[in-house]
Amino acid sequence: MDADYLPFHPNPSKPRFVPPAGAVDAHCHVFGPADRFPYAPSRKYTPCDAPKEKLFALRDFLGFERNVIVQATCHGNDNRALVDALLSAQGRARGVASIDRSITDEQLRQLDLAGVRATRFNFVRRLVDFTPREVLVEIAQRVAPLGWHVVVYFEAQDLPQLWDFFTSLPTVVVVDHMGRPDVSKPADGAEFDLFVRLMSEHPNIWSKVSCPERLSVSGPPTYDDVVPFARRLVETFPERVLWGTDWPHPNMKLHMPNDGDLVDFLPRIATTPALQHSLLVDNPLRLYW
Ligand code: 0GY
Repeated sequence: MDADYLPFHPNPSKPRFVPPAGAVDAHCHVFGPADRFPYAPSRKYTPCDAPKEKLFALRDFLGFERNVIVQATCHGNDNRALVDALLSAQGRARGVASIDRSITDEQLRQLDLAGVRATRFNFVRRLVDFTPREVLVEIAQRVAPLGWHVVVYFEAQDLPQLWDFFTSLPTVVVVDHMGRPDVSKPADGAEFDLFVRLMSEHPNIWSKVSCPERLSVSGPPTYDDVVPFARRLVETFPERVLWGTDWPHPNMKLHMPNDGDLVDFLPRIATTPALQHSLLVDNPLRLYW
C-alpha cells in the first residue's frame, strides 16, 4: 500500500436512509488480496486490499442487495479478482471489466458468462497512460454485439475534446461521477450545462451520480455542495442515472468517507420514493441484469 493511501473506513455507521428492496450499489471495487490477485505492474497507485468478503458484508450492512463491481486501474486489464468476486456473488453482482484489443472472442464470452456487462475507458491522466482512440473504438465495436456498454471516466475540463468520441460510440455510455464537475462552479453554470446537454442530446448516455466525497469542497459528512449537481441529473434524467458507494474509495488523500454518510446523501439527491426506486433499483436492473 502507498504511504499516502488511506484505507477504507473500518466501522461505517448504519445509515438512517433505508434503500428500497432490490437496491444496487452500482459502483464499487474489489482490490486483491494481493497475494492471490497481484496488482498490475503498470498501476499508478497501490491500494490496501479490499477483498470481496468485505464488499459483500458492506452491501448487507448498508441495506443493498446487489453490486456492480468496476475494474479499477490498479488491477490493469487483469480481471481475475473481479471475475472471482462475480462468481462468488451468485447472481448478485455484475461487472465492468478492463480489456485490450488482444482479447479473444472466447475470453470475452467467459467474462460475459461470469457477469461482465461493460468495459471501462479511463481518461483521468493521474490513473492511466494514453490509449489511442482507434483502439478504444475497436474495443467498443467488439463488445457491442454482446449487449455490453462502455463506462467512461474523465474530468469536466476534458469533456469538450472527448465529446465527439463519446457521441460516436455504438453502445450505451455510462459516465462515472457526473463527469467530475468542479462543484465550486454553479450547478446551472456553463460547465455543468455542457454535461447536461451531452445527456439531453444523446439518449444513450447515462451518468452515475456518485462520489460526493471526491467532488466536494465543503466536505463530509453532508457534502452539501455536490447536492445540486446530483439532484439536477436525477430530476432531469430519472431513467438514466445510477448510484454507487465507490467503496473502497481509492486515492482519497484527505479524508475517508463513512459509507453510512454516503447512503444518507441519497434522499437529498433523489427526493421522492419514485426517484429513489428508479435510481437504485429500476435503472441498474435494466442495464445490468
Ligand atoms: C473511482 C475513482 C478513482 C479510481 C479509479 O480505476 C481507478 O483506479 O477509478 C479515482 O482515483 O478517482 O471511481 O474508483
